[in-house]
This record gives sequence, C-alpha cells and structure tokens, in this order.
Amino acid sequence: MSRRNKLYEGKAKIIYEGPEPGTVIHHYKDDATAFNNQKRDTIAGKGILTNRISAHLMTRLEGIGIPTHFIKSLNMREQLTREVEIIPIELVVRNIAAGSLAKRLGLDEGTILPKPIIEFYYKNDGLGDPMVNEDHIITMGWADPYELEEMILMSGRTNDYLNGLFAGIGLTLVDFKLEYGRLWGEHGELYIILADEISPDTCRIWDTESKKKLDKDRFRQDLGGLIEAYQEVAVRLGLIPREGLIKGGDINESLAASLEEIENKLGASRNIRSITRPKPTKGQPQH
Ligand code: ADP
Ligand code: AIR
Ligand code: ASP
Repeated sequence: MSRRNKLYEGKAKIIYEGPEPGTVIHHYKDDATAFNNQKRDTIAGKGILTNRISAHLMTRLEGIGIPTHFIKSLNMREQLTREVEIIPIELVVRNIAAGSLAKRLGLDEGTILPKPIIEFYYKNDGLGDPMVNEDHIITMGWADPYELEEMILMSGRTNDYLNGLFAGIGLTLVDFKLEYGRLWGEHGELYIILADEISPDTCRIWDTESKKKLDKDRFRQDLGGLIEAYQEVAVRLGLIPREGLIKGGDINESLAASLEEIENKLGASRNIRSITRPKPTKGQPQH
C-alpha cells in the first residue's frame, strides 16, 4: 500500500498513481460524508459496494457507447481507471423532486417532474459546491460550449439508460450526480468521458413499490440500514447473492474476490468512442 504514490484523498475515495502513465487507481473508502463534510461516519463495507456498483454501471454504460474512465476492477475496493482532467462541474439529473430541489422550490419530495431537469454545480468544497448556470460555466472557462453540450447529451442518455435499467429491477432512479473529464488521444484529439462514480452514494434510488430509500439519504437523514440498502441495490443488479457480502460489519472476502472476476470478464473488450464533431473555433458566431 505505502509503495504506491497517493495523488489525492477525497471524502469517499483515495486516488493512487496507476501502473501505467495515464491511469489511476480509485480506492473506495468506507467513509460517508454529507452536507459538505459537516456530517461524517465510517460504515464498514460501504466501499466494497460502491466500488462494485460503480464498476458495473460504468461497464453497462460503455456497452451503450458512452465512454467512461473505467478500465477494470482490481480488488474488492479498487478499480483501475483512465486518468482524466476533471471538469469542475457536477451535473445533477433529476427525474423526481427530492433533496435540495424539493427544499429550494418548496416541492413535495416524490413529485414527478414533467421532464428530467439538469442542474450544474461548481465543484468547489470551499464554496460548498454552489449551483451555477451555463453562462457561468462558459464565462468562467470551466468548460467550453462544445464540452458542455457533450456533457448534457451524455447525461441525458445516461439518464434514459439507467432509468430503464433500474425500472426493470423494481427501482426508481430519483436523481444522480455525474462528473466528466478530458482525455487527449495520441493525435491530440479531445475526448469527454464519464468519470468519478455512479453508486448509491451519488444517486437517489427508491424501491418502486414501497418507496424505501436505498441510497445515501439513509445516512444523511439518519435512517440507518445503509449497508442493507446498498446490498439490496447490488443484489437486484445481480452483483452479489441474496445472502449478501456484509453482515454485522463482517465481510465475506473470498466471495467478494470471486465476484470481481465475473465483472472483469463482462468488461473485457471495450473501446473509447471518438467524438466526431469538431471543436468550435473561438470568435465564430454561435448558432
Ligand atoms: P471529493 O473530491 O468530492 O471528496 P472523492 O472522495 O470521490 O470526492 O474523490 C475522488 C476525486 O477524484 C474527485 O475529486 C473526482 O473529481 C476525482 N476523479 C474521479 N475520477 C477521476 C479520474 N478518472 N481521473 C482523475 N480524477 C478523478
Ligand atoms: N450528489 C450531489 N453532490 C454529491 C452527490 N452525491 C448527488 C446526490 C443526489 C443528487 O446529487 O447524491 O443524488 C442531488 O443532490 P441534492 O443534494 O442537490 O438534492
Ligand atoms: N458528498 C457531499 C458531501 O460530503 C455531498 C452529499 O453527498 O451530501 O458533503
């Protein structure tokens, strides 16, 4: 562990230098934080579940042609990814009112939105990730119009796909947060690829029938049963057997290791899709 070069330690993950240039290792921690780090705890086994779920969802998204940073799972808590230059914008897609949207607009939690809403937040812990609009993003140079358009398109497709995926297993995707990064190809071409994490830490997921919350709101709202909820999501996705991997803080390590193998076979052959539209030239009129 200590031989590796730690590049960054965040709230939920540690990023280590990868084995080859242009790669990094994401180590998923058991730490849970909310409300910009004001509330914290450690929940045994959480990192195993978020690592597995994120690896799986990224692999599925690659399968429908959305380029992602995911390369392969390494072990229970770690995955190898392509190193990207993170665009400092969090895109939140909402299908149903909850969380900060419900609070800001005085909507009842659970109100179905007539169409999905995309919001942008400037990724800056010191400022508490403030909500921003497209004009802020372009004017401040956080992303250019082409990059923003690409992120919006990919987020819409991701929402359509994940909505269907979850609906098929009796789950409702209420909202989620995405991060994207820049990756330059060998000829200097720019790719915008999906990065960071997609898991119950970054999505709101409800059981469709009972409306039970199966995401990080269990921690934010002190509802308890976070591991059971994340395991339920993993079980329905077909990632772990019904009896679960973690019981009372004890982790069935050999079972967890064998499941990684299956996941890696699934994701063995993937290509990063090229973005074909040219980058707009500065100074040209925008249509
Ligand atoms: P935070 O920084 O919000 O505390 P995490 O604990 O999840 O979040 O840390 C992961 C960090 O790594 C985030 O800042 C995220 O933007 C960044 N990141 C995610 N994917 C990649 C990637 N493929 N390459 C480089 N950085 C990444
Ligand atoms: N999110 C935003 N910042 C960090 C995360 N994980 C996710 C939440 C929720 C969605 O974005 O997990 O799924 C919207 O969050 P909020 O708090 O704005 O309602
Ligand atoms: N992860 C963020 C934080 O630690 C936001 C959240 O999930 O509530 O504050």
